Amino acid sequence: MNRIWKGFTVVVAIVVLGLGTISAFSKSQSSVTTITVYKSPTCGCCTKWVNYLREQGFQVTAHDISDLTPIKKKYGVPNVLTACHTAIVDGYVVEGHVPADVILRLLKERPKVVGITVPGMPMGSPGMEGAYSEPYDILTFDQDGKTQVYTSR
Ligand SMILES: [Cu+2]
Repeated sequence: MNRIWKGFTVVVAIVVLGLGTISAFSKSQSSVTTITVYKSPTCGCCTKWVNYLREQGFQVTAHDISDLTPIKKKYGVPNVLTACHTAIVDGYVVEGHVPADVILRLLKERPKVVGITVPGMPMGSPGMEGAYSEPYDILTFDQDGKTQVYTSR
């Protein structure tokens, strides 16, 4: 009897460990964020942003396009909110040098917006590191081009 119980306990332990490993594995698989970036082939700060995202664990597919205007039009980025590169992540548009943690927050909260943007190219934003840093806003924008400050840095 005692031996049977011991055997049973070992089997249960193995099953529990196995399930734990499987769930941990599937969790780590699904937590990889894939993002598609459209940028001009000569844009240095765009490449820096792509590399930054990769360092942050994002799986980045980068497309070099000489004219980004049709992309920004297609995805509904208002002219005044544009920056150097346009990215698509899980149905959202990410325009410009948006920090990785803000992208993850967007995907977690899933607000009813078209996307987020850091208009222009503020110094000190990811990929725009330099001699100085300036404060900047990360804005959400909707279909009508209405913006809201999502967070500031
Ligand atoms: Cu840039």
